[in-house]
Amino acid sequence: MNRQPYYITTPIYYVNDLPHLGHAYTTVACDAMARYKRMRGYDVFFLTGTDEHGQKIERKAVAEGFTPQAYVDKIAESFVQLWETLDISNDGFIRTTDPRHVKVVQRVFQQLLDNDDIYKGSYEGWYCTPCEAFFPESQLVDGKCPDCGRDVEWTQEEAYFFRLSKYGRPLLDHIATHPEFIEPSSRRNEMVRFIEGGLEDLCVSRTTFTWGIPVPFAPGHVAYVWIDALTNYLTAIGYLGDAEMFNKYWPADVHVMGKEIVRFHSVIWPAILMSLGLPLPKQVFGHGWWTVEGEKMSKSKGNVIKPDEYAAEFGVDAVRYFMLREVPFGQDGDFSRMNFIYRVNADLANDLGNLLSRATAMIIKFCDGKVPEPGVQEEPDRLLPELAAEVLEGAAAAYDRLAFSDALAEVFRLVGAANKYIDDVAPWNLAKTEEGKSRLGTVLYNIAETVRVSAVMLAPVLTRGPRQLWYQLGIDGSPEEAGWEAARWGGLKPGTQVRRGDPVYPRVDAKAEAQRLKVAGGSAKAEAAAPAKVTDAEPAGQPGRGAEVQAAPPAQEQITIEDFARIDLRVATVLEAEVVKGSDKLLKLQVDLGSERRQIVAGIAKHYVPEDLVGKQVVVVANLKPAKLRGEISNGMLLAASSAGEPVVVAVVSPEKDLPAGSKVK
Ligand code: ME8
Repeated sequence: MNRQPYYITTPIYYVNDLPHLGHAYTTVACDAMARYKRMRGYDVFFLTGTDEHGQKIERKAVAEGFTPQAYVDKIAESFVQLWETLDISNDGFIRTTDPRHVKVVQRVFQQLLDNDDIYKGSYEGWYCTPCEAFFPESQLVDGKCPDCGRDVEWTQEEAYFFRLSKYGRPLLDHIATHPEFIEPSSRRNEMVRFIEGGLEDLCVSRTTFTWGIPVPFAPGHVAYVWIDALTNYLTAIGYLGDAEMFNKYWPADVHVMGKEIVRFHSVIWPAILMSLGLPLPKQVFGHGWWTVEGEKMSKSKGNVIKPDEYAAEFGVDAVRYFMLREVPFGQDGDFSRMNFIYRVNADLANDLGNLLSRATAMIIKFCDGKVPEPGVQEEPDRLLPELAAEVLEGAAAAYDRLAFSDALAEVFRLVGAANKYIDDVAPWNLAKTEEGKSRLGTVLYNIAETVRVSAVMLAPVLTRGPRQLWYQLGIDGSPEEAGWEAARWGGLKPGTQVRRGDPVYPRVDAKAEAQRLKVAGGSAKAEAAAPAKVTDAEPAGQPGRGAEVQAAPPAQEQITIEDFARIDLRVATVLEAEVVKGSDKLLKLQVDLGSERRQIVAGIAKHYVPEDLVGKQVVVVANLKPAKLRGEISNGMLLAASSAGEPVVVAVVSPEKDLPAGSKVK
C-alpha cells in the first residue's frame, strides 16, 4: 500500500551563533508533528538544516579567526548535536554549503533568467547586514533597520533583480482561493496587507562579498542569501536530481517558522516557485516568539536559554513538553525557569506520573499485580472510556492543525478525570465489600487503560516517558511504534502483569529551587508546587493524590508578579453566543482569540442576553484547564465583576478600546 507522503520543514538556521530555545522550539514542534503523522501511517519527510552563506556569517567567521567554511562546519555540528539531544527525528539535514545545493541554486537562477524573471539593474539602498535585507529610505525607523533596530549601511552595486512585482496579483489570488496557505489567520491578514501595498522587484545578487553561491551568468555576483536559503526545501528532496523522490514529497505540506520570516516564505518563496512552474507549499505556519522573563533573548543580556542544559537537568520530555504545552502554537510566550518547573511538576510528575503509580500500586495490592478483567461498564464507570474516545478525536484534530497545546490539554483532561475518578470512587473502599469487589476490576482496568491510551496520545511530544509508562503497566514495546490506533480504548489485556518502577517523571523540588533563585516572595509558588497536606481519604501507604493536591492560597495572601504572569489573560472577541440548553445560568460563547477560536461557557445568562455579547470584546483567562459545564466544554474563563449586595449587578470586563483579538492583558 502506498502511504500518503507528508513533507514538513523547519527554517534552516543561521550558523552565526549557537542554537538556543527559539531554534529548539520550531524544531521540536516539527518533530512532534512528524512523529504524529508517522503514527498515523504517513510516509514523512522531516527536514531541518543550516543556512551557511552571507556577509553576516563571513564577518563572524573572520572575527573569530576561522575561515568561513571551518566556522560553519563547527556551528552546524552544534545544531546536529542539539537535535540528537532533543530526540529530533529529522529525515534530512541540509546545509547550504553542500555542493548538491550549490548546483540547484545555480540552476534555479538560470531558470529564472530564462523565464525573463531576472534582469540586470543597479542597486542603491540601505542594507541591514544582520537581517540580510535591503530597505528603502521610507521604511527605516529613525534611520535604523525596521526589523532589528540596528544600523544600516548605504550600499550601491550593480545587481540582478527578480520581478517580484509581477507576482503580487497571482499571490493575492492564491491566498484568496487557499485561505489555509498562511496560518494563523492574523499572519495571513498581515501578508495580504503587505502584498496589497505593492511589491517591489527584489535584488537577488550581491557583489560586496564572496561567501555565497556564485550566480552562474554573472561573474563576481553571489546569490542573495534568502534565494539560496529558500531553495533548500527543493534541494533536500531531490529537485533536479531524484525526480521520484521530488515528485513524491513536493509540494511541502507545511513550512513552519517564527513569525518574523513568514514574509519571505509567503511572498518571495511562492513567487519564485510560480516562476519555476512548481506547485506552492500547502501551508506556511508562523509561530510566535519566546521572550525570557519578559525580555528578548540575547547574548548581551546573558539570558539565552540553552535547551541542552535544561534537558540534562530535567529530562528531554520536560523540555519538549513545556515548550509545546505552555503556549498555544502561533502565540508569543514567555520562558521562566520557575514556570518551567511548575508546569512540569504539575502535569508530568503530579497528574501523569501519579496516575501511573496509583494504577500499578492498586493493581498490585488488590489484584496480585495482574490487570483485572473489566466487568460491564455501567454509569459512572463509563466516564473514562467515553471521555477517552472524545479526547482521542479532540487530540487528533488539534495535532492536525499544529495546535500542540490543545492536543496536550485534551490528553491531560483525561488524565485529570482519571485522578478525580479515583478520588470519587475510592477503590480501596470497594475492596472492603463483596459487592464492591466485583466493581473494583472495572475501576482498576479503566484507570490503567487511561494511562495506556494517554501514553500513545502523548508519544508525538514525549519521546521517553510513554515507553516507560507502558513498561510499568506490563506492556513491552513502544506506544509510538504501536501507532495512533493503539490509543483506542480496550487494548490493555486483562492478566497483564504490571511492574512497579521508579517515578517516570520525578518531581523537582520547586521550593528549594525558588529559594535558590531568590525569587522574591516566591514562597507561594514554591508551596503550590511542593508536597502539601493530604486531603483525601486514601489510606496511609496508599499511592495517593495527597501529594499533589495543591494548597489553596489563604485569602489575602500576596502574590508575586511571577504568580500573576502564570495567568494568561487575553482579549477575545465574541463571535457567537447562545444559552446552554437546560440551563438558565450558562451562556455558551464562541470567541476569537487571534490565533484560534474557542468555546467558553460563562455563568452570566441571568445578566446578559446573547445578542448583548456578540461583537463585544472581553477578557478571558486563556490558560485555564478546560472544564465541562452542563456537557459543554469551556476552554477558558470570561472575566466579569459582580457587586456584593442585592440586587447583584454583573459586568463583563471589556477593554476600553478595541484591540486585536489575542492581545495580552497584564
Ligand atoms: O531566519 N522564539 O535563521 P535564524 C521562537 N536562516 N522562535 C525563534 C526564536 C524565538 N525567540 N528565535 C529563533 C533565519 N527562533 C534564516 C531562515 S529559512 C529558508 C531561512 C526560530 O537562525 C524561529 O523558527 O535567524 C525563527 O524563524 C528561526 O528560529 C530563525 O532562525
